[in-house]
Amino acid sequence: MILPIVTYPNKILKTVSAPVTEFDEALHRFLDDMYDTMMLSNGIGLAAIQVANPIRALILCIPDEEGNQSRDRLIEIINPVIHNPKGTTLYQEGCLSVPGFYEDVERYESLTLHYQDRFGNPCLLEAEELLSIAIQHEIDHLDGKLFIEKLSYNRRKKFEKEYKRAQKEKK
Ligand code: QAP
Ligand code: CO
Repeated sequence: MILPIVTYPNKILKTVSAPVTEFDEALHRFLDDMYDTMMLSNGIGLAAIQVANPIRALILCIPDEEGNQSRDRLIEIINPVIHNPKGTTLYQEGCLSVPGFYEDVERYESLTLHYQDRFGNPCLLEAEELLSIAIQHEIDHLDGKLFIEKLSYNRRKKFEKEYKRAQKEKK
């Protein structure tokens, strides 16, 4: 099932999501729906709150060198915690909840992620490059934060102006 994606400035995106406690069939169906929704929208990452479900769940599907995004590249991440963040890196980020806008954001270069899979099994992941950046972007969603909140005052002003104009043109 394809779920509607919540877009900025909807206040739902400010929700701090709650930990997942039940790793049941309903969660599995929801994660499958998140995957279908993300792939249809040409995304590489999606947090549950972006489809209006305030739980600490996110999915990532980082393309390989040829741009392939096959299902076996899918990572489902529940109740994540970042450990040992190292270094900083700049990347031009976008977001399915902020369509059509991309801007450079600073993130940690590498990190270790502690999380659970869809069955509640504890997992560990060493992440760097795009995977590390995507993890940080999606965990920010679980805490009610968007990448545009990390922009400087002037870039944020430029964003608000451009985004409002684009919204008007859509209507
Ligand atoms: C988050 O973002 C991310 O504006 C995932 O028109 C971003 O999948 C992780 C998208 C950057 C790491 C680096 C955005 C699709 C997809 C748009 C996305 C759009 C269509 C964004
Ligand atoms: Co996003």
